[in-house]
Amino acid sequence: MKRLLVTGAAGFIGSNFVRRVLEQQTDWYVIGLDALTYAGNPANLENLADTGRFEFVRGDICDEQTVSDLFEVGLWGVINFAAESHVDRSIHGGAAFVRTNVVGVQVLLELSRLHGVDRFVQVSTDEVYGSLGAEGSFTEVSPLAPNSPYSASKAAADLLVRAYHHTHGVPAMVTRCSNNYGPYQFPEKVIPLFVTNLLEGRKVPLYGDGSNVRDWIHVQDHCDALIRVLQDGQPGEIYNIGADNELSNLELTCAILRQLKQNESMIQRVKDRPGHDWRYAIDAGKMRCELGWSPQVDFEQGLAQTVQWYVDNKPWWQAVKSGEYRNYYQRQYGTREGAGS
Ligand code: NAD
Ligand code: TDX
Repeated sequence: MKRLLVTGAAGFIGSNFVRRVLEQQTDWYVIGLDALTYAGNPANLENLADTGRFEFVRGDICDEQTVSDLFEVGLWGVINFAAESHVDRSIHGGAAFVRTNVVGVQVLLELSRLHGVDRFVQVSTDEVYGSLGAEGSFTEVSPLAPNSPYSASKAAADLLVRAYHHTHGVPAMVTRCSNNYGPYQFPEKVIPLFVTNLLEGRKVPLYGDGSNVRDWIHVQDHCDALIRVLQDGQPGEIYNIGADNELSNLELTCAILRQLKQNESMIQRVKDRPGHDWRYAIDAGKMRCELGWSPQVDFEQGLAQTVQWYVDNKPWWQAVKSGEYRNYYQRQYGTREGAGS
């Protein structure tokens, strides 16, 4: 069995990743670590322990002792999803972003150096490259030019990964993916926020003129790419992940409105995000050529399935929006003590 530490396992992409690994990699044993901040929801991991190949540990990646105990058992690999991930929150206050996204990554790298692991994957983002104009796309050698406290903290972590590989030989890789969509995404991010607002009969707050462009990928395609990087990525390398699927926010909003048979009167134009990056576009040619990966989910179908998932899973997002999800851990485990805020 390959023992894999998955940090941030109770979040959106982490939980989808754990599910995918347990389905596809039958010789991998997964230890899911998560601090259960506001974004972590153990309901996202419900029933996975029944496989006998998954265990959940509540803990903070910045807490050296907790993380060290997990390394003591012997790990084949580490994949780090744990992060403060919402750009708008980073604009209101960057401290938690530097703590988890930078200090936490240093803790993971240092323990990987001390204990030795075969693979380390840092899950990063296209936002480290900053914003594009109308032309071109980001490659792995595009300069880092982060514009938000969130993306700056992710870029800092990417540089720590580079340094730990260069100086200490930690077999670490960085992946930089575009905007993900799919089930279990926290309804602060644009797609689940807009879908659930519409299901509640509320309008959707579109920032600025709606012309900002994002490059969308289904979370399942992202997870499959990460599995490929864990298996065959080259230490020290960076891999861009994206599905060539650019949409302006207005186009995306209209697609969601169509899915739910509603019209543009449900759009509420609101003040723009400060420093709002205008366009992201990922060139994923290296993943395709070197690791033989390609995205499989068609956007129209993926969006329709995703919207349907939120229609079918009202109790999941209603518990999140009401705050009731915060009691899930207590009901399951009888305590809320430990890390997390
Ligand atoms: P998320 O906010 O849904 O999940 C983050 C998880 O990390 C939560 O479960 C949270 O409880 C946990 N966490 C936060 N601080 C922690 C700490 N100190 N110790 C342990 N756990 C902690 O985020 P997501 O959308 O699933 O993103 C996962 C990763 O992927 C992030 O690193 C993000 O930067 C990156 N990423 C996300 C996207 C996207 O579109 N969502 C795109 C590219 C990259
Ligand atoms: O209410 C909203 N109205 C709106 O117009 C929200 C929440 C967003 N938007 C716009 C802002 C962005 O242009 O929609 C676009 C997408 O916004 P988010 O869902 O907040 O994502 P983004 O800022 O692009 O960042 C996401 O993708 C890259 C993730 O949150 C990051 O973690 C990831 O690194």
